[in-house]
Amino acid sequence: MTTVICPYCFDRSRASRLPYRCLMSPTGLRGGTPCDPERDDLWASFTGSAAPPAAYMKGPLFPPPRGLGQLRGGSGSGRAECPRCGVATTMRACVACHSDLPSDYCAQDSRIIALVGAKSSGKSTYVSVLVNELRHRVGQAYGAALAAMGDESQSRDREMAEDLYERLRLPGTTRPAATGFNDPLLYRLSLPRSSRQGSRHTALVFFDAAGEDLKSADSMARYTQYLSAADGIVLLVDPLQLGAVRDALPEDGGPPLPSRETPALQIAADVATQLRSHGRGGSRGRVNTPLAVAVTKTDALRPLLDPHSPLLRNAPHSGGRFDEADRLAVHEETRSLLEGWDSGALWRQLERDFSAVSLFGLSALGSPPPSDAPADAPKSGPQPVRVEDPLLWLLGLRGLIPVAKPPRDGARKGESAA
Ligand SMILES: Nc1nc2c(ncn2[C@@H]2O[C@H](COP(=O)(O)OP(=O)(O)OP(=O)(O)O)[C@@H](O)[C@H]2O)c(=O)[nH]1
Ligand SMILES: [Mg+2]
Ligand SMILES: [Zn+2]
Ligand SMILES: [Zn+2]
Repeated sequence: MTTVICPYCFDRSRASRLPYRCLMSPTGLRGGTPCDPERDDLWASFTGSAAPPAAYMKGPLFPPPRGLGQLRGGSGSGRAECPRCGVATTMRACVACHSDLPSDYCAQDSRIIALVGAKSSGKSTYVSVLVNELRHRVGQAYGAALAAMGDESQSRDREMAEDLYERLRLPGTTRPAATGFNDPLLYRLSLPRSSRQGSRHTALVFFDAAGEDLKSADSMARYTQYLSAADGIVLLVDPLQLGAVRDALPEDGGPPLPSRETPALQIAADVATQLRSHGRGGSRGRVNTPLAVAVTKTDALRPLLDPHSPLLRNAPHSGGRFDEADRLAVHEETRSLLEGWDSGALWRQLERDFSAVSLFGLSALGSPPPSDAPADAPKSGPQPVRVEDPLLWLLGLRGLIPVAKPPRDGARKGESAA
């Protein structure tokens, strides 16, 4: 039985229960008239003023057919004929908010990955580069394939790739949810099954919040539903926000340091509070949603890193497995760097608030943006380092990718407790 989580309102429903939406296509029958659009009040009130009124007019919804039709549609992969016009459709809709759900989204379990971090910590750049890496280098290592699902995600996926990889333009500031409706990006990740032939599909939902919205606990409340539905959270930490790092970096006329934003410590504390108030608190008040905390822009830290630092090279992914020993090396390295930068304050708080937390370090671009064109990617294009690690760790915890365990199974701090 497939459970679908609506990526817009986060309602959970059995795939077989989702209504179909008629797409008002021509019937092909002589004299047959296609369905007319009608106002979808439920969807209109859900999106509020974010959509133009014309968008409230949608094809009629109808319940999934019973019997054989339902069996076939049970996996969500089905199609059903509109009882009014007789034309088959594969488009489904959420029971609770009537948002359209692409049929392939409904055919597999969904995993929601929430992405948080202060303004300019690198979230949008990270998503764009991560998707590209999952398609190419990482996809190759794990025999994985990634495809955007639905018209909306497909066109945004294309735009992201063209902007960053062809025009070499960095993403602009993500607009706050109050001024518009920030849609999630839907992808289908296909991984080989270990025992049987064929692939196992997972719907990955990335939600790139605007850093602006995470400034205070109040404005973060907008993302509460999304955070509490998440299977894993990636918190990006911009090291260039830390006073000790700013002081230690050589002044060599590189790109200017970013202006000061919300401290990662505060964002992490607010996320923990939100999750606890939504029943995600476990033993000793620690939140049980796995949290990957990644220091971004590690390219800018090169003068401060040992030349042998594991942060400077990608994980091995040997044999298509996520290397746990390598993850621990990165975790320890990042922890000791943080120790020097903020006396370990962030890590102590993370340990107190989250039961499964791991530290990472990554660079989406591989080198800083050119100082004469700060809105551009480096001339050579993004040369990412370790962007995939946080997501792969989260997928590994859910048993979705194979993990190579270190020879001795320790239960030290920082190892997944999930
Ligand atoms: N050196 C370096 N700078 C980076 C990297 N990734 C992002 N940046 C810089 O950080 C800036 C902000 O990146 P974004 O991806 O837009 O950050 P964001 O977290 O999405 O910001 P908001 O949407 O405002 O919340 C970029 O314009 C770059 O200047 C990186 O890998 N290395
Ligand atoms: Mg952004
Ligand atoms: Zn919904
Ligand atoms: Zn119809």
